[in-house]
Amino acid sequence: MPYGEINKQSLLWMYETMVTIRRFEEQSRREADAGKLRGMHSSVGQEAVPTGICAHLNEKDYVLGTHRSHHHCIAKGLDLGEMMAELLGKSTGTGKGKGGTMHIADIEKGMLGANGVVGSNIPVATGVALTAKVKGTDQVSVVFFGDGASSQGVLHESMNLAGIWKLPVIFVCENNRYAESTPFEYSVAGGSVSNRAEGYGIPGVSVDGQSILDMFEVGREAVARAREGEGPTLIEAQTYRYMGHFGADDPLGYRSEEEQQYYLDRDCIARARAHILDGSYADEEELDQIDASCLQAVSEATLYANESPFPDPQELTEDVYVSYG
Ligand SMILES: Cc1ncc(C[n+]2csc(CCOP(=O)(O)OP(=O)(O)O)c2C)c(N)n1
Ligand SMILES: [Mg+2]
Repeated sequence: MPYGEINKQSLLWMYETMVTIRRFEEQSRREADAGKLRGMHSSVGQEAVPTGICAHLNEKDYVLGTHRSHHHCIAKGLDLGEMMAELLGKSTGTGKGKGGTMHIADIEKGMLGANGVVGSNIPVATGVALTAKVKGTDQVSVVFFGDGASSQGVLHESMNLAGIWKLPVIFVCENNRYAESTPFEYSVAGGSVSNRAEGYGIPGVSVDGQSILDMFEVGREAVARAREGEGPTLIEAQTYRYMGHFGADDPLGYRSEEEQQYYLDRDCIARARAHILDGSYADEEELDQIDASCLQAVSEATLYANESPFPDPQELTEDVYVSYG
C-alpha cells in the first residue's frame, strides 16, 4: 500500500508493521529454542529498514531478500500464518514447508524470495527490474542485502548495468555493522557502502536505519525515482541486529556492551512510538491496542503453524528443482 506522506495512517501502519515483525521474531526464536526450526537469523532491531521502504510499494512491486528476511516478508504483506508454517516445515507454509526460514517467497505478493546465498539476489533483482523496464510497466524492484554482501562483485556489476540502463531497482544495504562476527570497519574498504554509488553515476544515500521517519523519506525518493524511469538508487541504512548472527553465537564475543547499548537507546519502535505521541497522531491507548493486536496476530499464526501437518513424505521430490535417488 503506497503511502505518499507522513500522516496518522502511514505512521500507524509503520508502527504496526514494526511491532508485528518484532513479536514474530521473538516467537520464531522461541520456536527455534524449542527445536522446531534451525538456522533462524533474527531481524530484531532492523524493523524500520524494510518498513520505511515498503510503505511506498504496492503488491505489483518486487522485493528480494537475504538469509535474514522475515522483516522483509512481513513489510511486504505476507501472511503470518503461512510464514510461521514455512519456518516449521509445514505443508501450509509459503513454500509448502520445503524452503524454511531462509527461503520464504510469495510470488503473488511480490516477495520473490529470501535467499541463503549471500549476495545472490542482487543480480536477480536487477534482472527483474530489466523485465519491468522492457515490458514498460511502472514496477519497482527492491533488493535488501547486508554489509557483508556489499563487497560481493555482483553488487558492482549490477550497479553498473542498472546505471547504464536506468533500471527501476533499489539496492538497500542493511549495514548492521557485522557479517557474522566480522566488523564492517575491517571488511569494507573506504568505510562506506553508499559512496560506492558515485562510481556508477547513481545516487548513494546513507540513512539512519533506526529512524522510521528517515527510512520513509529516502524510500519515497528512491521509489519515485525508479517509478518515473530515472533509474536506480543505492541506500545504506545504518542499523543493528540486537541478537547474535543466527542465535547460537554470543555477540558479546565480538562486540561490546557499550556498542549494543548505543543502538538499543535508538530503538526504532520506541522512537516511532514517541514521535506518534509527541505529534498527537494517536494516544497511548490506541498504541496499546495496536500492540495487543500484533501479539494476537502472531499467536494465531503460531497456533496455525503448529497445528498444520508436515508435508506427506511422498511429496518429497515435488516442487523442488533437484532431487536425488
Ligand atoms: C555466498 C555465501 N558465502 C558465505 C555464506 C555464509 N554466510 C551466511 S550469512 C553470512 C554473513 C552475511 O553478512 P551480511 O551480508 O552483513 O548480512 P547479515 O547477516 O549481517 O544480515 C555469511 C558469510 C553464505 N551463506 N553464502
Ligand atoms: Mg551485516
